Amino acid sequence: MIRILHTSDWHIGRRLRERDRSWEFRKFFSWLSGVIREEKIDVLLVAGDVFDNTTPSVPAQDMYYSFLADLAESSCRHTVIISGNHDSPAFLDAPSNLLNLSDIHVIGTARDNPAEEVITLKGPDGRAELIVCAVPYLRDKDVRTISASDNPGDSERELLSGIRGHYSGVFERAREVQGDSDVPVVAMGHMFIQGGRTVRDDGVRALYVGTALQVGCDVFPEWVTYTALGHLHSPQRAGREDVRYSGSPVAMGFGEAGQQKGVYVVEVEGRSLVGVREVRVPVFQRLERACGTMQDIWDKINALGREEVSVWIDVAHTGSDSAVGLQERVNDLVRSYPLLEVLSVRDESKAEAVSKTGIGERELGEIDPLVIFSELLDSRKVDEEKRKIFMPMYQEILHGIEAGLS
Ligand SMILES: [Mn+2]
Repeated sequence: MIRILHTSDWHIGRRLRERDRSWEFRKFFSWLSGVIREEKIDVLLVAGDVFDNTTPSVPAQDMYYSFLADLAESSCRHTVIISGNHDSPAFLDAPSNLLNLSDIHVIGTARDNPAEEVITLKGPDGRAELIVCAVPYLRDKDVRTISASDNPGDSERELLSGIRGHYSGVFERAREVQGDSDVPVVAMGHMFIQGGRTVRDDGVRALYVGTALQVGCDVFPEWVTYTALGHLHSPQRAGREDVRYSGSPVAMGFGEAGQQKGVYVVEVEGRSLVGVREVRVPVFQRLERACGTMQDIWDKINALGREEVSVWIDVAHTGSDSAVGLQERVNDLVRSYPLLEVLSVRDESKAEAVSKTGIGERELGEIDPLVIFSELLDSRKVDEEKRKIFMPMYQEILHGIEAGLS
């Protein structure tokens, strides 16, 4: 029996409304180390978005390497890490030769030859015990050759078939390695699988959301014992029991306030999946929203204050009542509750131009360009036919910008 721990989307270094959250990340890693020991985990899989950005700060890197060093003294014999869309593939790859010495395998950059993304992990007796298809987040340039076509639909299709082609190359190799043996194959990926669930303000960059740029879960063959995915921040099955997103361990934004976070413990025996269990991550910093009329906001803040626990609050006035002096009045109220901290206050009932999407006065980094673009099309009354042309074109541009940035 092999015990695998599946986690993803750590986003180390993530800030919330410019607030430092390293304390939460440190708590998470010490909790995770405990779980790895208690559950006697053999293999740790990290399915991308290790860091929140491509140039992690020194404290963020420190946390990452300290955690990996800590693993060396645990039951965990192997670790496999892939890059996500937030990571710099080259940054993750840089220490990989050194990390390999401690049985930590990193695939940051997609390999030209997909077979090189197949990693065979060996047990204490030197025999293969697990085959891991470690496919990082696939960027345009990784899977697609420059197309002469001007039709945006064509380029989407090419990207999709490029992703499928890459995966099938990986699985072909894994099948070869497995041969007639009983050694299980598990897969990893960082992508949006058709039908996946997201919530607004959960920190998932929605480049692929709502378009054909979602891969069907049939990209993972039935003979693969388990697939550990990253990218979506809510823990969920991706169409099948054995294909899952572990979600982010820490709530990324107020949209996830109160949402339960977890990691999966996956038990595998030979080629079969024995079971998958979710282990819930404690909430280290509670997030809450206070919205509605002035009265609703008051009641909520008072109720939270009486609980006498530390809460970060996002205040949004959405009522039709007057919100005169909102900021000052909220500040005055919160002063009597030292454990409450208000991270932002805004009057959404006034911000008519953007209120429909609830964008309000949010930070630039939290605003989804696709939502803004779709708003623009709404305001220009662009019909459905034209939207079908404009949306993919706009996404193509966004995707190009993102590829260029990372
Ligand atoms: Mn992510």
